[in-house]
Amino acid sequence: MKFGTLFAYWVREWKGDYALFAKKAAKIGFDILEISAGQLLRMSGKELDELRSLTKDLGISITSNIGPAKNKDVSSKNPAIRKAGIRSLTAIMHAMDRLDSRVLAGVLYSYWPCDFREVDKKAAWELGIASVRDLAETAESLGIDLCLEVVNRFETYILNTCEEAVRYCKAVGSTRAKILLDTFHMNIEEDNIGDAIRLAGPRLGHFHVGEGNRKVPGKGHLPWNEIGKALRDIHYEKGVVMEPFVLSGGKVGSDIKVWRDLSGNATAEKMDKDIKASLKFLKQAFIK
Ligand SMILES: [Mn+2]
Repeated sequence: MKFGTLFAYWVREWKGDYALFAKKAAKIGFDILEISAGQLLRMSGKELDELRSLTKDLGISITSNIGPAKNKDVSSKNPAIRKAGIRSLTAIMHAMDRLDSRVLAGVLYSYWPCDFREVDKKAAWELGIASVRDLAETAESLGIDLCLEVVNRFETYILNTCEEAVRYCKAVGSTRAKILLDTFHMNIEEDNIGDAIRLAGPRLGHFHVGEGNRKVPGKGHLPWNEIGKALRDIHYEKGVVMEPFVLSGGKVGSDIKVWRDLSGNATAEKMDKDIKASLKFLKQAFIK
């Protein structure tokens, strides 16, 4: 397994200086830095090349995460919106290829955060599956995994459980359409977290970790030993990426609904120390 973190642990906006965070993540001992995929479209070819070369030198790989905007929802009933969504995610995959980022993660099949104004699940499945199938052709040609994130009922009505994601991916029918499970969401929706991981099996393409309140693993009550056992049961060897959200404020705080400080008013040094301790804790639970 390869261990990583989303850059947004340290910031309050969905953008940042990825060179700086790649160096920070490597220094802490991570193998992966997860970034905002949308930001890749605002980077020049030269900037992508420079980041690729830096991450190679650091021995860090980059995974790309996106919550598409509502006007780029590939499951929309409006064909122009679906088309805009497919065009945008396709452009992102080309930028990822230049960066050598091989995992596109998130609510790729819809938009995020969902406003629940329209909840026609049957239509969203049919339209979304056709769009993801279209995206999978590009993903196949570039060697990128589309990791569809299963999120809780307060964030989408489309994929809330692993069982739904398995059915959805089967319908897409591409080896590049994979599942992303996240312990924060699973804690709300799954009967048993380990069983959900085993149900995903080889379709599990990416894994997000965080406590029930999105603190770093080890600070809450999730069953990390059971989770590690399930990942070993399916011989999981891909990314285990933390998505800790402990700072309130900014767009990150409002999208994630962090309405209080969960860091213990940590200094920058303490933030680094906490995530480093969590990485050590996770490795002990997951690697046997
Ligand atoms: Mn997640």
